[in-house]
Amino acid sequence: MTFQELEKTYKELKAQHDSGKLNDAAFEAEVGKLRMQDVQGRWWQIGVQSGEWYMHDGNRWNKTNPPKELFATMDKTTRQRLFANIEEAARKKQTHLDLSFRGLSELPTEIGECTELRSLDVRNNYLTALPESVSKLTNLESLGLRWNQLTALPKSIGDLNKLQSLDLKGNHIATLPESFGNLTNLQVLQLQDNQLSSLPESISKFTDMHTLALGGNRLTALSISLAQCEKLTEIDLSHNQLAEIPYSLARLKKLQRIDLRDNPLNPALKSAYEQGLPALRAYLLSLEKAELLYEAKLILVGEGGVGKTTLLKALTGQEPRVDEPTTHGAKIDVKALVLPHPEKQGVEIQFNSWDFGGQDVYRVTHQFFFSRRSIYLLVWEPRKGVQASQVEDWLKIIRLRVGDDARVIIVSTHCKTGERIARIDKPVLMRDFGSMIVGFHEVDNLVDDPATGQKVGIAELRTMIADAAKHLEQMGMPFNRDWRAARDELLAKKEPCIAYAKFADVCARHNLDDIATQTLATLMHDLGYIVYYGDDERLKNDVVLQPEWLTKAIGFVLEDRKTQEMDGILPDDRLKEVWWDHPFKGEQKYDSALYPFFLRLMEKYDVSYRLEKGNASLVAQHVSQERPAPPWLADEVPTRGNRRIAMVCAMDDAPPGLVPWMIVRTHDYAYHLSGHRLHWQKGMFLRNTRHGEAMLELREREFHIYAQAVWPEFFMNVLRKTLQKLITDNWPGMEGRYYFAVPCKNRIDGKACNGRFPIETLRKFLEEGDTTVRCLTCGTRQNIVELLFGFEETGWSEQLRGIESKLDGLDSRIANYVFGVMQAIASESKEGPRLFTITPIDADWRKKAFSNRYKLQLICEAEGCPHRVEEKDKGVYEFEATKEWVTRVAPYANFIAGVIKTALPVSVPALRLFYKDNYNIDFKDTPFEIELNLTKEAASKVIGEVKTIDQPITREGAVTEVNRSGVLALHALLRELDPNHAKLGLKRVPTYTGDFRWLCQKHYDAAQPKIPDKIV
Ligand SMILES: Nc1nc2c(ncn2[C@@H]2O[C@H](COP(=O)(O)OP(=O)(O)OP(=O)(O)O)[C@@H](O)[C@H]2O)c(=O)[nH]1
Ligand SMILES: [Mg+2]
Ligand SMILES: [Zn+2]
Ligand SMILES: [Zn+2]
Repeated sequence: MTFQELEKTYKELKAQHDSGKLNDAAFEAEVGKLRMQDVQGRWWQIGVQSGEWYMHDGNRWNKTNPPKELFATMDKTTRQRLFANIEEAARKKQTHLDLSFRGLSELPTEIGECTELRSLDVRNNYLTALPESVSKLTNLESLGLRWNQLTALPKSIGDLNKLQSLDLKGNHIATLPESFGNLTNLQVLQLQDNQLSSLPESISKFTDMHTLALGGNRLTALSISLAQCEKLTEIDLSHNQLAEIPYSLARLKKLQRIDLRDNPLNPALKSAYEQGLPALRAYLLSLEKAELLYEAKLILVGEGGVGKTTLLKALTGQEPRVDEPTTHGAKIDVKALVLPHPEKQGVEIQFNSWDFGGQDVYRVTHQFFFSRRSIYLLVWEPRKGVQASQVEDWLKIIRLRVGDDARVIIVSTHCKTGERIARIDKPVLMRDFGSMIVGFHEVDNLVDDPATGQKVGIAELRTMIADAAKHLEQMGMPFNRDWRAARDELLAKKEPCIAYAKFADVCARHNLDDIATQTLATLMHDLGYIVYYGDDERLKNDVVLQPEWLTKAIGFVLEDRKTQEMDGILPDDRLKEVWWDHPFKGEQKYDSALYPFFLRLMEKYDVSYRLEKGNASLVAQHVSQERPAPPWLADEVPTRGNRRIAMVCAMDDAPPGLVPWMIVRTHDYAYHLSGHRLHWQKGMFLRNTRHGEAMLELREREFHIYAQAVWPEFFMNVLRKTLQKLITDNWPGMEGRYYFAVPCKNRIDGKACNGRFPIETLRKFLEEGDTTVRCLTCGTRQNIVELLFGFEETGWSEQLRGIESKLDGLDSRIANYVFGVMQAIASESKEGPRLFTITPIDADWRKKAFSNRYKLQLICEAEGCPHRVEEKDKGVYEFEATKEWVTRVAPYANFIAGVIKTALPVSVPALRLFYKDNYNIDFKDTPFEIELNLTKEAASKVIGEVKTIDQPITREGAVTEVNRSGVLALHALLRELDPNHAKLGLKRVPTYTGDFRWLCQKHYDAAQPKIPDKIV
């Protein structure tokens, strides 16, 4: 088969499918066969819904066009048909011409004769150039050139000045001609996945443009004049090289969405962007009055007693003391050190120092204050002998947390006073951590150096620090002067913690409005100056101005003996002992009014969680060393009717705190057995009501997960996503240093074989046609499909089939399906809810093509039981909709109404259980079900009317543009109807699997930890 033949077959199948001759399943199955290997042995496959080509790069399928040379040049029939089509179009004065998916490698000059054309579709061909004659198609309004091989556009493109829509996605265009600026009627311009490094200035003349898509290019800067395109509602700038965007974009009043993902944004911009559009706007506006900021963190780490605190004193010119007390928690100093910029005259770099206590107990919590924007001083002391390996441990921790581009200076103390016993193996450290290590240096913090007037080695160290800092990503980022002044005033305050209202007062005095204040607070949190959780109802009224005041408090809990003896249980009535009557002389005492706040913050940091009973919290770092008697063992045969699947996360290094963190994040599933919670230092047992049980255990550098249930795939899926999120949240440096594997199923002498099969590798082998694989450890041959069973991401329709045919473990299958759908639209969940019904309310809507009055009903996203918002006057909106809006929303509305309906058999009993007797809900033929049916009916009608062909979810598992656009339209409407979300009746809650859930008041309250407002 050739590429052309496969594409032709696809088109035929698609036509049959569209006309209803082929059902979804058969279509998917047939297209699945359209796969081929090219001369280089690479596999190619046509996407079921998209009709676009995917190539397997050895790991996964990527959307790519087959290069032209792999495509035979147009064969004779293709050519003849093409000419015939063009000739006919010219003769009949056609206004539309579809030449997509035709295997065309060129477009003949004759195309210029079709002068009446209003739309021309040449998508998915192999064009490398356009003929000059396209300039004659002056009536063109829409030109589709997506997925071709164009490297440039002819100058004459500028003559097509009636063009409203131009789609050039997926070509190889590096520059646009100046004449491009003549296309002043453009409304939609799509240039994703090209090689543009800049845009012509003239693009600012496109004053009708509402959609500009530039994702996947090489843009390093944008012109401030882009803001002249006042009608822009959507800008896609994802996957580019942007560190900044022009502040003028804040003036685009109609903007609904700007996508800046995967750009090397400066940290302040990144924080503002992640907070959402209003914050981004406030931040950009503030930049009109900006100055450049030169600041960095200086972080001192190393074992206890090696001289960190003393070194910092020497560096900052304070007199060191011989009997420096040990540091509890951390000591943070905002303007500890100011050094001249090594290259910029008159510029100074300001360092905030973070001096961490070196004791073991802190290792888990302190790593979370390590950030990329820092210089690390890793301190060690040669006299102590065994330090060399600990230097390596610290380097590992820094790398796990920050990644290979951390900047570390390795400093040894006592160079004059101590005899040198230990040496450090520099070549080995350089081999393993070379990219992170800035240099090695020796100092003596207690001995004066007459030549410099400082302590020995300190002057050079200061130079090294400044030199390393000049490369940090945030150096020289623009920042508003008033914002900075407000920040500095706040940081200089004596109080460690103030009410948000007071924080806002200071900001108001520096001319910041509400939204700017909010943005600044979150930004200061993100940059590590303060602790503030603005989107947490129970925390948002307080701001911790001195993080060390808080870290110290958490430190006291971690150092508390009794909590350790109690296996981590910390009852409220012991809190006074920990925070007031503590044994640390000369240290801070914390008033009991703060305790509820502290307990909540400790949950935020995953240090502890609230126990259901007994007015106590559980500090996960102190759970028992001993494994409790388990209800079952991984090696045993599972009980009847259950299956067990196993998965291993294999890591280069297990990060400190992995198990306690996982205990906190899975505490909703905590397993109780005769009054005991089944967790220990290395693992935990879990139970997920109807979806089975699991055992998780860290064995050296492998994290094992066993799940057992009638259908264990769902629980395994949730646990895997939770683990993955835990890792990506906390240890970005782990990327590429761990993988998920299936353990070998063979047993040797009654024990499981240690062989591991990486899941990705198995998938690849399977794609390439292998059916079995040999274990490298025991040598037995294993069936790949069987190994992968439970880990393959099955397609949506296959999952649905399993549900419709009521296969075993139905509950879990449905839950898994809904979970998958919600994950697929996860990235939109931040801005607003994802579930709703929408029903027409004019009496005779069935007789018309489009209704214009609708009722929007929002739905609570509670896990396992989505339901209408029941609170009075909340979650319901009546409104008039434009035809355009309805068409945009219909496919998505239809899709999710279907998903919710599918889940009804499971969600109804769950809801009854949740609401108990206080609430009278009967679901069969109730308003909810009727609404779902009406939504589907109305949406299908609209879809039929406009003939939308795209399916809601691609086979590849992502939501299609149609769907995303539906969610966006919903959010835009909500912003309009209810700008402050006052009538929403839903609250946003982050999940441990990576998205947000919008919950009704009742579910929201139930999800909150039961921490009292007052503890005495
Ligand atoms: N002679 C000499 N003594 C030093 C040097 N650096 C630190 N010391 C002494 O070593 C002891 C411990 O130093 P600290 O600075 O408290 O050590 P630390 O790393 O901050 O310890 P923790 O806070 O417990 O992690 C103090 O008594 C210092 O005076 C040095 O370079 N030479
Ligand atoms: Mg210290
Ligand atoms: Zn084996
Ligand atoms: Zn609810």
